[in-house]
Amino acid sequence: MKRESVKVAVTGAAGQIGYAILFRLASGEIFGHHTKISLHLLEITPALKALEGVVMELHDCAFPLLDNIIVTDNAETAFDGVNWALLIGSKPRTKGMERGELIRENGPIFTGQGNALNKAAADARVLVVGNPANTNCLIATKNSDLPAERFAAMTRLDQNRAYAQLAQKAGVPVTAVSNVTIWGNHSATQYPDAENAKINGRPAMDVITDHNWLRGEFISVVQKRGAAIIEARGLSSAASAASAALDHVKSMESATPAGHWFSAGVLSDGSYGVAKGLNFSFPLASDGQGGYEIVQGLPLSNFAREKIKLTEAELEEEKAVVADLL
Ligand code: NAX
Repeated sequence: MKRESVKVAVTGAAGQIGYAILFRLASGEIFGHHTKISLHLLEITPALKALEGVVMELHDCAFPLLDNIIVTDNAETAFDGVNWALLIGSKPRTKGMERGELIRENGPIFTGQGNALNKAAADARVLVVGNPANTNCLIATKNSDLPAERFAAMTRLDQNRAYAQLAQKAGVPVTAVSNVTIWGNHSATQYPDAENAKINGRPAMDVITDHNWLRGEFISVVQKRGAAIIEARGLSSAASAASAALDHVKSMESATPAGHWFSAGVLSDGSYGVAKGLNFSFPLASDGQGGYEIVQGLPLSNFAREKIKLTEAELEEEKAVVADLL
């Protein structure tokens, strides 16, 4: 989609991912080198001072396309007239916190932001990054009158991780890999699907003959990659998460070539037998005009179906925890 100007809201803009995403957005890399960009930055009040520092740095880059920057702790102000809302801000999981507790902590953020989007951003496309991303996205979707198709939860980082693992194993550049799907939840139950993946246009299962690796280590490395990064870096993935969010935006802004797809968590319509009404990561094809379709007809083995059932069950549990917010 070609635009003269674009307004992008980023929540949690003073956080790690915020710091990695804002400069790339402002550079013109995502929406094109002829599209002016306004950044609408939302933070909680105590983080506004830190955000001012980030804004100083944005100014200091003298980006030719950076038109305007709004800094606010008010969601409606942040979302006013935006084309994209990247919902990154949320509370991190603290030591010893159960997943259910995190869901209860962060859920209310997304009721408020869903409502605010409703009032302020009739044309917005929304990507939820803040964890637990699928269930937060479901909450935002259900608390907004915007069409449900406008909302997606980010599983693109998982997809990119899967691409990288397959490329390394096959000894090919990452550009040789295609058609990987992330099914389900952005969590350790997700199912990265190599059975439908291709390498240089051939089935990945023909190119990588170590099927034990494809059905074992490959899946668990992708599922646990976030934890491995925290273990190594002492902080969660940030630059790669920002990069994946931008990949998602780019995928939505252009039509997906026939026979290809990308993954994101969207409201299930019952495709592939997944319960309707869950936010579930599926293979998607974008029309480049802000709409998408769930790609149909991918063959699923019994192994794949079992994995999909597991991640579906986890999403059902998460949904039950926030039933009162939906
Ligand atoms: P940080 O803790 O560095 O930053 C989060 C920022 O959000 C903070 O500046 C905080 O003040 C702000 N915030 C909190 N509540 C807010 C609210 N109600 N409105 C606006 N801002 C608010 O975390 P960061 O590393 O940037 O990660 C952000 C989120 O992304 C976390 O929930 C994280 O778990 C999630 N991630 C999701 C990924 C995905 O693939 N879906 C991968 C990366 C990342 O782990």
